[in-house]
Amino acid sequence: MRTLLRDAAAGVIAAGLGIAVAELFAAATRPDAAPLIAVGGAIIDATPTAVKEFAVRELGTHDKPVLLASIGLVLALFAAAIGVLGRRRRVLVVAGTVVLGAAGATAALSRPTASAFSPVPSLLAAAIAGSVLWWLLRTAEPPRHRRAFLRGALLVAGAAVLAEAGAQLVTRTTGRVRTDLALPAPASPAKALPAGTAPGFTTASADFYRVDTALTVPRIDPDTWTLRIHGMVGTELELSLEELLRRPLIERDITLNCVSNEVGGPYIGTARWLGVPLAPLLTEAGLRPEADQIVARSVEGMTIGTPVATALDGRDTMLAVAMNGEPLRPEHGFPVRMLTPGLYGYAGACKWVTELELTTFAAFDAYWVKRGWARTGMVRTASRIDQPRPFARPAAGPVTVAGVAWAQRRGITKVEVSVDGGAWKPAELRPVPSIDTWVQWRWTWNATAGPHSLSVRATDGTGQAQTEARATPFPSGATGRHTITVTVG
Ligand SMILES: Nc1nc2c(c(=O)[nH]1)N[C@H]1C(S)=C(S)[C@@H](COP(=O)(O)O)O[C@H]1N2
Ligand SMILES: [Mo]
Repeated sequence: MRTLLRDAAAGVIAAGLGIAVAELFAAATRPDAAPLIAVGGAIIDATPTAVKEFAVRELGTHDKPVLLASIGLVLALFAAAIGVLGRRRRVLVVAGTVVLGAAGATAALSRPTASAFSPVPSLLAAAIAGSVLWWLLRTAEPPRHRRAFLRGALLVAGAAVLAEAGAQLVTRTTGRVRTDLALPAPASPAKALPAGTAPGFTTASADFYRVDTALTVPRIDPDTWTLRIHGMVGTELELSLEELLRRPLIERDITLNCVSNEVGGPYIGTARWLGVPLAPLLTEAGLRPEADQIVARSVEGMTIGTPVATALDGRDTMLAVAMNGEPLRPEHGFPVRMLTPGLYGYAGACKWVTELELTTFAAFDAYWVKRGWARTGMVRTASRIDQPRPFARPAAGPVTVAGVAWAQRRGITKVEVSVDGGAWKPAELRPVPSIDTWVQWRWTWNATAGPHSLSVRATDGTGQAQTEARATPFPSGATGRHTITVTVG
């Protein structure tokens, strides 16, 4: 039993050193080539939509740490097994580390932005782990003393901790990029929010939901960033950030939401965005009439397909550079992201964008479309009750029922509340800056003692009421009414 544990520990410690050194090496060169990150990225891309949905729903923004921890755990189990089996048959140390190294290298090479360098950290990790394990197992053999093994194991573990600390340090120092851009004043500023909007209309950037597949937030140097507009155009354009920012900027309040949001869910927010309108850039590039899709590509290889029509029909489709008065935060797309009012994020809001390719929907399926999501991604009319909270216990008498409703590009004309499935009562709508934002609504309920259900429904600017039919987020956005239960007492 003792030797079993010892051999397992030797495997885990050796793997730990290999991974830590690889992380240090990757941090200094290409962070996305670190073995666990590469494997995690490959898993995310290969994960069936249903599982992704589950992870986003159940884990929210913890989905990434949970994934990395799970990969770490599986790796530790493998490493322990290699330690145990490898002591008897040393060839298994070689075979095991070759398999793990190859898995990491293959994952790294499968990433959309892979280069010939990508497999190097994984191969390095395997070489270090294999030779260190070999050495540790030798120190455990007679005639050597148990002490020799302990000393060796401590040495390796110490080196692993040091390498990992180094990796963290390098990530924090070289990984930081200048995000304190000087932002030009907008040629077309946003109007002040209309009197009567309640607190919470604008979502603070720190509270804005985050949904993406990036295990490491891309750190982009604004001085070397460029945007290439190419494909079905007359003249290809390539712009630096400085050149982009020389164009007239617009500033708008726009609500962005995720297609993965469940009825009543949190993946929606409203911010004041500053950006360069896309339409003039497309005209300048000499967009060809056959092009019906803009494929936005990000530095880490995401592709998001947006209908050309949504850039040319007069809405405020933009290349955004700022959110709520400050440059985009790295996790929200610094330095530049797309933003298309009226489309879910997966269809119009590519973060860390570096390329716009004009093409057709017939010729190319973007990342989410390949995985079965709807091509056009127009947001569905929806509404949410934020107050009272589900299962709250308000006192009998007047109770404020309040929330938000949204149908970007169509606007909201009516919100109604029903208690216990009874008659629909119109809620009061607070003023909005445009049809591209959510609407805050409130209704005063004369609550009577006992358990009650509260439902909400919205009607959009086309006169269409929100459907009662339940639909899952996949493939084109959740539908159904948000209903909560409270106990008045
Ligand atoms: N590069 C990149 N851009 C992306 C994504 C992504 O995974 N990678 N996810 C999209 C999705 S699904 C949504 S809902 C929005 C979310 O933007 P936010 O994280 O700034 O709220 O970004 C979009 N842009
Ligand atoms: Mo999304």
